[in-house]
Amino acid sequence: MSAAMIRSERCGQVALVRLASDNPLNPLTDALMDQLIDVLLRNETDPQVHATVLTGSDKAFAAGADIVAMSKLDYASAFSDDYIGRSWDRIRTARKPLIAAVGGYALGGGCELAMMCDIVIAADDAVFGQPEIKLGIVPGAGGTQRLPRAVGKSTAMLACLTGEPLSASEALAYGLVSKVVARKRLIEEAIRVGEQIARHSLPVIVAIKEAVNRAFESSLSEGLLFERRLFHAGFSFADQKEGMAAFLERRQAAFQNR
Ligand code: DAK
Repeated sequence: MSAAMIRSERCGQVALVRLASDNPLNPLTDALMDQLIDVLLRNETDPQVHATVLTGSDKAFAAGADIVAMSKLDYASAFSDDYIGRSWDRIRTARKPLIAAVGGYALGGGCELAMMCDIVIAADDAVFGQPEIKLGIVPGAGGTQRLPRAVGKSTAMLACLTGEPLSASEALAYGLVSKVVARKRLIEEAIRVGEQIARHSLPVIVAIKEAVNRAFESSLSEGLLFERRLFHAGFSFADQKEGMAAFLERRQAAFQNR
């Protein structure tokens, strides 16, 4: 059994999950990723958790997949074992919101892990990049797919083809992150955003996440139809009645998450 590389705590209805490998650069080893998936899946089934903040160490969110392990790989074993794909793919099946709180390096798989999250909040010292080209490989966990969707083709090409990093302010200007805050306020701000989300009705939170993600998977008319169906279905929730009654009665809504 491998040592604990994930630290998890609860802040009300927000789970704070820290990547905490022995190496503060948090190389994303198989063992670390397996532990991360276990914690995220546990949060998925915990009705008290409405959102998760994922963060790293003082030095790095994560400096990428484990280069030591990758240096020994050959095609046959990478393919047969579905090298690290099996755990990484499960992150995008999370239905509850994931907020990446990125301080320091988010490189390679670290940048890709942040992009798998729904909201990315960066500290002013954050450094994002896809340096895989310098190792003689192609980004393998969405760098060539999610980065252009976030920042556009030209900036994504520049980042992936040169391997050169983006600063926090560049990431903000290009739309890779939602906001940049002072390093010492990073966790506080990410949890504040998590709490702002978490106080709402859980099925509505999940439906909105599904609908926004659908925008990246479908044509506009398919996406609009999907949204319309979810909108109509929303009238079956007790929380719709409560939300609207609370508005009309000028009081705080008390959502039941159903
Ligand atoms: N893996 C393993 N060890 C790493 C590492 C990594 N990604 N990054 C750093 N280290 C180790 C260093 O080897 C060094 O080890 P010791 O010499 O102390 O034993 C220690 O951490 C400290 O590193 P440095 O001495 O280099 O520290 P500095 O502060 O000088 O520099 C740095 C920090 C982050 C700029 C530098 O360490 C660096 O450039 N690291 C490599 C960044 C990188 O190239 N990342 C991309 C890796 S490729 C997939 C999923 C994911 C992926 C692929 C497929 N599927 C789902 C299929 C992802 C691929 C990648 O991420």
